[in-house]
Amino acid sequence: MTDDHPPAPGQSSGADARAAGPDAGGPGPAGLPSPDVEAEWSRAVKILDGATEICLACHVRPDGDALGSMLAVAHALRARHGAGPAGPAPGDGTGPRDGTAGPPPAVRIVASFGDLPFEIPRILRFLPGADLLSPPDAVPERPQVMVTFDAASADRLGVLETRACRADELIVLDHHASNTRFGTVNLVDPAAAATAVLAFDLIRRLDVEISRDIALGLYAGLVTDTGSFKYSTTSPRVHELAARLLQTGIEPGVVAHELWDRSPFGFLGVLSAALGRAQLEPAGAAGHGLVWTTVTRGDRAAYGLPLEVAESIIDVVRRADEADVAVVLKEDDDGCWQVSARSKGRADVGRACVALGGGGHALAAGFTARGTAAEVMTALREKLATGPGAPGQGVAGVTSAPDAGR
Ligand SMILES: [Mn+2]
Repeated sequence: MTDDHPPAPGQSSGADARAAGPDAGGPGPAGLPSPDVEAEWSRAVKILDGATEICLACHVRPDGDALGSMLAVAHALRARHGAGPAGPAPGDGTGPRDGTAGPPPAVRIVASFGDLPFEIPRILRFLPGADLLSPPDAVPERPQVMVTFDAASADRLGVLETRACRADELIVLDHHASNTRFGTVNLVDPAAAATAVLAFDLIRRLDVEISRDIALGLYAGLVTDTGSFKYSTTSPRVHELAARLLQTGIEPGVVAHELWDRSPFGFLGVLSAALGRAQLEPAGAAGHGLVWTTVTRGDRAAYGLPLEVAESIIDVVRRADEADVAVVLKEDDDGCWQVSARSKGRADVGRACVALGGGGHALAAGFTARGTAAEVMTALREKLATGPGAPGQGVAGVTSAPDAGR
């Protein structure tokens, strides 16, 4: 559930998907896509239909939206093209759904993300389609067609960045306001609550029926990025899409349990250490209040836990009423800080994080930094101090945003 940024810019876990501006470019809530947007969708479908090999990639250290959206599209492409996961040669028995003309011939589909070591985050292992995933080295050096999911910029693809840049066609599916539009086709809609919403639109345009496997991936993306329908991006369309997905028979309770209601016992110790260090700075963030803490390598090492265990801690820290902005500095195994920031609506943490090389939304963003925690906070405090508006003003384009979430 996080949309953090790894090596470079990025948003932090959980951060992203929320708060987008009302304008945006895709088929908006009103359902009146502009001709340009429709043309981009058509190009995407045409490219996918003309491909003999399609590579899918989501951002590093994937969250539910990144991996769920990618797996949903992988399932859909397999259904449409009749190709198996990475490798299986075309025509291996699962051909087009009907023997008639329609669907294009089988294609090779490779789905991956650029983490080394390549490891599926523990909390996402319940998603169907692990068999569709391959380590990044299985992705061709120069892909014919590549589709990226939930990545605001090419560097968010980790070791797959170079391959993405070399792809003949690069289709970017994303909803981050900070998206750099690094594709040859950019399906970017900052108004979308999750990349899963765009993935659903793509699957619909591919004319593939929403199976349970597809629905589970999309639903995981939707609940991850809306914080279980709590964040301000939770529009009528989000609930309509959720309803559509639940109609396939997937169980929302199972998804919620897997994503949020379980942790190894050691998480309690890591959480305790992080909360014990939390600092409240009432004058921080231009007077809106700042609360922050760290999750160190040492905290995790004491329990042998990976970085991902720290992702949900921001959701506890930001409960502090006295602070509009919450920040958690998570130290990765290399000693680098993966910083997650959330705003309740007064401060624009997206702007601050972008200024520090990261990305995200006004209410949820992140960046990566080296140095001591004190140094990182000094830099961040400075960016937040010059944030928009005086107390009471709020972030432009954000209506009463209750949360920020990833
Ligand atoms: Mn997302």
